[in-house]
Amino acid sequence: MTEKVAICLVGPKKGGKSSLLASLTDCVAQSAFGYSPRLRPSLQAISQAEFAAEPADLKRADLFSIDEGDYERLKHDFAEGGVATDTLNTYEYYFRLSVNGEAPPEVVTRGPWLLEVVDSAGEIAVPPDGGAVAILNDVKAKLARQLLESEALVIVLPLVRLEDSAWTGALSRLIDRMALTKGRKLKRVVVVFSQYERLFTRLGPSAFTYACDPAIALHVLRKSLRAAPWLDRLRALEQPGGGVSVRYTVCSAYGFTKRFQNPNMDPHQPGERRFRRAGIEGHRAYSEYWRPFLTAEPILYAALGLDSAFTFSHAQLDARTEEKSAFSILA
Ligand SMILES: Nc1nc2c(ncn2[C@@H]2O[C@H](COP(=O)(O)OP(=O)(O)OP(=O)(O)O)[C@@H](O)[C@H]2O)c(=O)[nH]1
Ligand SMILES: [Mg+2]
Repeated sequence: MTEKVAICLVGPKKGGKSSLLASLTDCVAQSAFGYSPRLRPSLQAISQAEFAAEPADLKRADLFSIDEGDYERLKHDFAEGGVATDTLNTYEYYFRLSVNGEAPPEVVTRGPWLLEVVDSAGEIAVPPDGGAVAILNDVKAKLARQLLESEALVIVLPLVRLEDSAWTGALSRLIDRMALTKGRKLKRVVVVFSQYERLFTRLGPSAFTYACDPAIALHVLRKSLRAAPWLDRLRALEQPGGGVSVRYTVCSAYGFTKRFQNPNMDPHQPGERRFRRAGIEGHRAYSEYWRPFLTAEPILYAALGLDSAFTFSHAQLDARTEEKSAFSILA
């Protein structure tokens, strides 16, 4: 049965929301994610009309005249300049998600899913503290409505020292408001740290090997979240009665291509090494992860509640494990 899921992307300005969205379908198509390659998800942009229509209303011809133009434009702008949008409004994008391979039974027996993903401007939901930017009241009201209607919230944060950030107060207030709102539909929250590839720029040819290790991502998340004052508020959302599951992950919309002056690798250039993630079998594992990197995770978790090797719960963040000596490189 077709299910509809509404997902809101929020986060500070220039956090990477629009870029994450722009690289999303490529990431899924290239299996550049931490799910098993056997999951075989597929994700296509669709028109709002198709999202709104019941399946029976869709004529066959509609399948060939899909107007997913807005999403194509977003992708194009991102590919051209590396910058997706810079706006003071919210934009809705629509997708059809299906899972074609091996997945837990509760996932495959449902679906396909029609997703509405709302891309908000950072100035609306998470403005810098003390920074007054004129946002029209009806834009604020629209986002408030969209937040209330959403099953999932994806909070996109740039991977920087959080205590220095001007928007932490605003983010705390947003989480508080979501927690207190009656009648909300919220079931899942994903916090994703963007621009992950920047951590690895000085690691030379090993960069990608480190980036592909989920234990490194977990370590980076633990370090980044240590100083986050809003973390306890997200934990509280997950308490019995809160009814929300929370995950943390990392991503890079740029991934590991030379094109954006990023670390050292483009598997399509002669002489470049190919990379693979240890423990993932099969030919599809080769050339994984080069561009973009893990931007599928937040949206697939938001839609399906399905964990990948790179989505981490509070319990995983809290578990004390032996930290490999390799981590000192990133300290
Ligand atoms: N290094 C790096 N930079 C990125 C990546 N993704 C986005 N950026 C840059 O980060 C900046 C912000 O990206 P956007 O996607 O526009 O951010 P946003 O959250 O949509 O911002 P607003 O719409 O203004 O709220 C842009 O200059 C991008 O080029 C990435 O994966 N790596
Ligand atoms: Mg944007």
